[in-house]
Amino acid sequence: MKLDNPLTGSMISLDEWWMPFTANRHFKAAPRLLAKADGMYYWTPDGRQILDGTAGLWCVNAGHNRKPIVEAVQKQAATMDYAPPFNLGHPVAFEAATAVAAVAPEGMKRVFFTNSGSEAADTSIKIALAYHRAKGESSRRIVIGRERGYHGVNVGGTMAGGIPGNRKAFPALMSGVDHIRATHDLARNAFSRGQPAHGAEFADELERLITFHDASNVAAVIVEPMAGSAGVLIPPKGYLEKLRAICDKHGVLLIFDEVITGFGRLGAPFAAQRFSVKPDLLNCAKAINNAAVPMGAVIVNNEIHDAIVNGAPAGQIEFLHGYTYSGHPLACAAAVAAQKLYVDEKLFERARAMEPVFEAALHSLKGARHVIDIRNLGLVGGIELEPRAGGPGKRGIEAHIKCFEAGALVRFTGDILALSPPLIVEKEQIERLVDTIRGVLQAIE
Ligand code: PXG
Repeated sequence: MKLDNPLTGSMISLDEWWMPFTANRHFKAAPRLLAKADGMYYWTPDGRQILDGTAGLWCVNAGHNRKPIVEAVQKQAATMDYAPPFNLGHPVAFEAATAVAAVAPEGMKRVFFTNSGSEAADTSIKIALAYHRAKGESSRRIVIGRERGYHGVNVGGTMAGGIPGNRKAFPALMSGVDHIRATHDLARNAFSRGQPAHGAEFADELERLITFHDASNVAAVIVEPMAGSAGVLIPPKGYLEKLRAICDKHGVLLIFDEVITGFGRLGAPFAAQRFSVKPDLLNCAKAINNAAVPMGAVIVNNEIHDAIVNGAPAGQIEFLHGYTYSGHPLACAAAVAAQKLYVDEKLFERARAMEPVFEAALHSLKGARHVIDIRNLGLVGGIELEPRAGGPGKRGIEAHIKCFEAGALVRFTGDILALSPPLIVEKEQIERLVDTIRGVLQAIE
């Protein structure tokens, strides 16, 4: 299949790129392309403007094409394109780690760079296992995830993840995982604003599983403090605190996957600060550098870092793990610039200040056609639609496509629509997003 590219005047072929997490045949039969981005907007190749209601894929928190980031990447590319990170260093990687550590929770000031959230997930699991080993507890190998959790697509993340469709083809990849239940509870919590009131007791499952496997075998628990991909599942009040207490009681590490919640999405640098619950390891990616260049990181509690690093014989590599592109100069230059921009423009505070405006607009959809729940926190919103009889997910994708045709980018997971606009979003743009969704829901079956 060939398509005219109006930007260059040449033809592009759609056949060769096997697209990720995409219904390839369906997409290529009616492609939706993006060709340009600036601030709150994308443009299609034929020049149609699309309001970005999802910050790309939950990642462009400062908006698109931000000059300080663009210039930092251009300058770095022209100065030093690449440098090996193994037993060699370069200044910008240290600067990027310092900038990320500056907004990390107290006592979590060690940063291991990866190139994606998936790599952060697997890295965090390996750090947890290495830590227990360093402490003489190498029987602690079981990892506990949560149903509906998403930790990317590498081996550890796939198995610790809790979305059945993502796991079903890979049953033998990793043994030694178990899952607590998801906290989603429409019967008690539908149309909650902010954290739902009911469901802290879902955390008790963790106590049960740790007892069942025996704490001496359990290494870590990995959860998204707010689950994004599975459809915006906000933690009930008291739930994360309970997970923390149970982990402490049993010497189990708590890993927060903050790939979506990191860098201001919830109106604080991390969900850990928004909820005042500190994990032992914190995974991030996406907005770490405003998604300008692929990058992720695991932010590590100093004591865990020290146990592994100081526990190894002098002169030896302490942690046999890393990527060719860990601390890539372009990614790091973008991270330094993005972190500065977040501070200069007070974007995390701005997200917090806009939260009530966003919440009110979103909840004005209560009573709109097909809507069975609305939930929100920070600048994240989820709108759950009633599944179509005999066709779960169909209404969701149709709403996504119709919104795109109407000029708004809205994410969908099954029949749940998700909004996560850049933190620079204005009130009128929030209203436009919500009005577009309202109109589309009215129009579709
Ligand atoms: N953890 C979490 C919590 C994520 O949201 C990853 C890990 C993996 O990151 P990488 O960079 O390897 O993709 C993610 C990624 C969606 C959607 O539909 C969300 C993600 C990826 C794809 C789709 O919301 N988040």
